[in-house]
Amino acid sequence: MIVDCAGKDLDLSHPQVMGILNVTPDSFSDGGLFLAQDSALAQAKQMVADGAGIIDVGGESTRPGAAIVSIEEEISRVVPVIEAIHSEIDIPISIDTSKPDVMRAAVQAGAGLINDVRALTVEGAVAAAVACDVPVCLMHAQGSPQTMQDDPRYDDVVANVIEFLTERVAVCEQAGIARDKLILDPGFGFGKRATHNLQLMKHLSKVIDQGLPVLVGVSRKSMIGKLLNVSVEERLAASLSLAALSVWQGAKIIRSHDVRETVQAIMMCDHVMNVS
Ligand code: 8Y7
Repeated sequence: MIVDCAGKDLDLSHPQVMGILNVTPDSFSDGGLFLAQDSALAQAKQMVADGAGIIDVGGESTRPGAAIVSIEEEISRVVPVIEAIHSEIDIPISIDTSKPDVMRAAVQAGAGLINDVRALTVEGAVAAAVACDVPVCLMHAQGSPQTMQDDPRYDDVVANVIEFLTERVAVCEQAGIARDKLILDPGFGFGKRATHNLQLMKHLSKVIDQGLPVLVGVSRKSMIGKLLNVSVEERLAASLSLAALSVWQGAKIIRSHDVRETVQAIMMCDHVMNVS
């Protein structure tokens, strides 16, 4: 199955890695390293060489407690980077944003997929996505990034996440976004305790059973730090383990800071899954 991302192909007949490219001064793990446009472009080229299938450009940090970024600031961070990558790189670019104006500016600049951790719940976001006419990743979150980790509660986290995503798919379809343009994401770490994240991982196949491609973002996340007591720099092995468990259950896109290693991990899964 090939997803058309504004003219660039995302081939989901095999699992793909979405490389994380943060263009924020405070982004966790990358600590402002890729602020400069040249540096972001070089990083994107390295991700392509390492086997990334798509590059996720974000200008707003969504980590717990992060500062809110203005529309103008977010656009000025991401648009020059998207333009530069778009003109030099063949793989699709996704825009990590929840803001309608940023979606429009990013897609105008060459982004081919909207990755929204708020699942188009911001006012005007559904209309912007319809106008952009690109695929959308709908992610589950409970609460806002500022407060989501305060006291997350669920009756049944797997059922609640699926209910939410099903409702957002219905909203998108009613607005005129074709079902085959939608990608689902349970939103690991977004308003979830370690146990909730583990339950979602154990039962990820139930999300996959909804019939849409599933994206998983677990790379270096704090759930690993909490369970294993390891710093951000020491979370690669656990991230790869979770990536493998996701792909084994049918996830099609793994969002990662460590493209080369993640590509190797999921290619091994794919080999096992495809052998007769
Ligand atoms: C996710 C994400 C982040 C995720 C999708 C981080 C932008 C936090 N996490 N997008 N974004 N899924 N679709 O730790 O899990 O990378 S930001």
